[in-house]
Amino acid sequence: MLLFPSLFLLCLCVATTSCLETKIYEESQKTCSVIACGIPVTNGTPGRDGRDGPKGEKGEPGQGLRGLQGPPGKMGPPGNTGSPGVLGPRGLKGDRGDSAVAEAKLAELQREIRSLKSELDHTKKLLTFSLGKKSGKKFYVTNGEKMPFSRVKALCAQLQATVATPKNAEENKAIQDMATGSVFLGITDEVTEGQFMYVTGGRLTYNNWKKDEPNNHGSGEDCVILLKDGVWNDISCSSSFQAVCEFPA
Ligand code: FUC
Ligand code: CA
Repeated sequence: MLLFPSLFLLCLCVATTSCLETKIYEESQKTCSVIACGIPVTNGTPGRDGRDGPKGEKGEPGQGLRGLQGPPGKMGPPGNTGSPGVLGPRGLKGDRGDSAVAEAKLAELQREIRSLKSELDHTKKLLTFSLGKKSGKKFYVTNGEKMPFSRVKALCAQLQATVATPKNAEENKAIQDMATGSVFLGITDEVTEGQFMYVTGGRLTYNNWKKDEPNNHGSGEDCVILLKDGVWNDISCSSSFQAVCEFPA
């Protein structure tokens, strides 16, 4: 021991210092240092928190007070219509009608109808006579106005008539005689280009085309006019020509 007095002194000094430090540390750790082979050792810092444990069991329901009742909800949709009610009681018998008054009214109406029929007959005779109507022949009417083909069709339909359509040379002449200029005929190839048809339906059974017509000139010509000299030319339906309507024979 005396051989190494300085080593002994060093050990003693280190041990004392270590004890001082240990004392301070003991305040928090409550452990004491260990001196092994004269070298002082202290505990390490605490480890990290462990992982979460398993979920606990569900707790008992709480003892809090129940809330107040809320306001009433919105009104629901209306229900289905119910079945009809039972028949009501039969009403009282009505007053006796005055059949004599009703019969007199009926007789008066019948007299008026007879009179109107006779007046209409007379008016028709005057009209057909003034239009030169011959029995068994169609007759034609015109207001002399020029208009596009669609308006001619509408005008004749209003009169419960059709657009003038000659089906033979005699009818062609009758229409020609009504004309002040060119007249639209009830014939078009609007459905199939080059295939002229009667607007009332069916293929042509008679024609009086001018030489080199129909020629579907320019941007297209689907309507037909009767020229002043009685021959036909295909022409644009939107051009305006005289309206002549036809009534059956
Ligand atoms: C001829 C006719 C046309 C048009 C034009 C001005 O070509 O075929 O339809 O009237 O003349
Ligand atoms: Ca033409």
